[in-house]
Amino acid sequence: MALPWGWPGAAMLSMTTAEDILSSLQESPGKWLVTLGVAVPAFYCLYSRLKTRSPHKSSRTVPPGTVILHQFPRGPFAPSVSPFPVKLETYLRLAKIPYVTETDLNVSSKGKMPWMEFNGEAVADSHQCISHLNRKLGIDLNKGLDPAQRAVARTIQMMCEDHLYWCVAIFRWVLDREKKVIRKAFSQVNSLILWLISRKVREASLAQGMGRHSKEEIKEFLVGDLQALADYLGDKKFMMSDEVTEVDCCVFSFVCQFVYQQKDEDLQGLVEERFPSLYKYCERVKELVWPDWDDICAGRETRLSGN
Ligand SMILES: N[C@@H](CCC(=O)N[C@@H](CS)C(=O)NCC(=O)O)C(=O)O
Repeated sequence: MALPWGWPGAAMLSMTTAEDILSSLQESPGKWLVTLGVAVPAFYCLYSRLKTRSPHKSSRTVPPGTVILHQFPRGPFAPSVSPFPVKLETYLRLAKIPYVTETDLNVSSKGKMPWMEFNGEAVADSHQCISHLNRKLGIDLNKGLDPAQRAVARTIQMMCEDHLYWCVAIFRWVLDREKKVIRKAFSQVNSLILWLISRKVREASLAQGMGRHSKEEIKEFLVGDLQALADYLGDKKFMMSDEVTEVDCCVFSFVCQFVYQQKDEDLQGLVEERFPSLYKYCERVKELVWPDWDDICAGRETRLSGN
């Protein structure tokens, strides 16, 4: 079969058998070298572009000094199914920084949510966003803390984000075969995509190490972290003192997932029953920072948040 010469993809599509490829290679090896010379770099460029994607900036115009917060679609029982957007949004509210939200699946340049645009600049990662805003706006929610307290606050944050996070992620994405919590949160996302994400979470959790433990062991880690949070909280109103500080944004964002969002047979009711002080803490922060919680969860978010 003679091969038409043209765009390499068209040439490939017109072939039906391995014999065709062989005979065409013998007839015109030069053309094949050129074809591969074009196709391989083109594929590599496309692959590199996908790996280091830049997120779509918002088409919205906002006044200078207003954050555009990019995060997953809301709810259903908390403003986000992921703790990290709740942490960043709680910070924006406590720091009284005006912001608007864009809710979609448009992830950051680092492939994660949340991220933000601030005065035209895109910043990825909740921690980087908070540091950026603290620097630019001279904000310090930790100003009442001494160096030792700051060290404790940082350690608590790392425990939540780098340990407790994996326990929750594995319960939701790997151990719960029906993906009850996830399906309710991403009801518009198709099952194949959810399955692909769950595979990604599983692989990441194996690489991180938490995914190698049994369900009972992971639950033991998770309960241990909640116990540590409850013990350190003690009788205080907030994690570090009776004043709210930056670490409360993080702790609240995790605890609220258990209290309001984690409606499965393994973890539902865990905080209310075993850690009542943590439950009351969660309600306290919610009341202080999120008077519009129910409206947001019910899809009635109409105002520019934070204004
Ligand atoms: N260190 C990041 C963590 C953010 C993160 O892990 N986000 C998860 C959702 S819980 C995500 O976007 N995952 C998407 C993915 O990995 O493809 C932060 O603080 O923002």
